[in-house]
Amino acid sequence: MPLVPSYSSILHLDMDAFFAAVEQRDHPELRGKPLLIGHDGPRGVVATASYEARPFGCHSAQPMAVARRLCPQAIILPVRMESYRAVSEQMFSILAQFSPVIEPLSIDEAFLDLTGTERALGRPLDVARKLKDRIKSELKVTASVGLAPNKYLAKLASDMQKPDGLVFIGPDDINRILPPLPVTKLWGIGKATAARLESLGIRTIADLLQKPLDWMEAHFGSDAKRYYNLARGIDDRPVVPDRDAKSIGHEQTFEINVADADEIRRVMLDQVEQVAGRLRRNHVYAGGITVKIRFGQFETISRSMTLRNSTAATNELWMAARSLFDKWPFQPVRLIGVTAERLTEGEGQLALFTDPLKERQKKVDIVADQINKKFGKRAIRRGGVS
Ligand code: TTP
Ligand code: MG
Repeated sequence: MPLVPSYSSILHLDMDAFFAAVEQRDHPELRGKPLLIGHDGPRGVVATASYEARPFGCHSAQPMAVARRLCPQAIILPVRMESYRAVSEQMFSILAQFSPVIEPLSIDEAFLDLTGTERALGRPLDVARKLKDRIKSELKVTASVGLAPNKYLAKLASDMQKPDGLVFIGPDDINRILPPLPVTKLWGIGKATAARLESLGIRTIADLLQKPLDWMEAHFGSDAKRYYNLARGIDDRPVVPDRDAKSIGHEQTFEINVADADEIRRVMLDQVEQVAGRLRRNHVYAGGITVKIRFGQFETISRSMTLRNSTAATNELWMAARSLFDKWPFQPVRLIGVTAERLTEGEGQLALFTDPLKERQKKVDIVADQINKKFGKRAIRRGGVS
């Protein structure tokens, strides 16, 4: 028997209309109705739209005013982040029972490496079904799952039959599924690159498959080989669990420039809470932090800070992230992200004396994590952003 399986089995899971689904679960009168989650004001942005609102053209990151116009009958609800985070924690606890190799991507999304788990857990397709069933029966919301030989194809697969989908892409399916897709389905190709390709007469992956590697190199430089491979269904990125990660970060892009600095700070605080939670869950500490930002259409820039002592404390990471953010004179923001870096397994300080304030903050974090885990509800909410 070969020591290494002939091909990998990667699972990608993404919850369906996540924030809206939790609201519909908790408020049965909202089920079956078009729902928009987000701040209902002139500067508000849609966090997500329920599947009932999507045929009207409503979607994430859209200005709320636009979504309202498209679907005037939609019910609009504010974001209840604590509830969604609690469901997310429960989702990750279920995932952990299916594979030790889990790479979280966002609040509602993760990769699982199922390679080599067949003898212990059964066929990957059966595992995927079981996983979906557990989420549905225990959390009362649905997830879509993709199963494939690599990350790129698994993520593509999970998106193919949303909501409540389960799609397997095997090596024999690649030549049928990929060519008709638009080039924007290649990981890393955004609207700007797609427009450039369109001007060269390239719209689909099939169009790109006609081009040799040196043509790709002339047009994409160092990204050429990646796109060349992805177009052929080749992707050798490993699933990296948080405990092995070099950095842990969250970022968000908005469809419009967000002109309210406090709104951006709120998003950042939330990102810091999620990043810090992931550090603590994995018993790792950050030696540095980076804040990434895009003002309007300008290119993305970032600022980093070395932390005096490595930490996994939400409060310390938040203070550092906020001070980095506040160094920029504020302009409307298109993208914001926070990344914890230089991760180590121990705290960086050999302290002779413990700092009582620090010890107290640590206890707050421990209690918050425990409450979250036990009751699936965040009873301790941190103070404001200012
Ligand atoms: P997504 O998984 O991108 O979207 P979704 O779960 O709502 O819908 P889908 O069925 O297509 O997966 O994002 C997960 C949650 O993250 C989403 O419910 C709300 C939040 N979110 C934002 O707040 N802003 C954003 O711009 C995006 C994309 C998501
Ligand atoms: Mg989702």
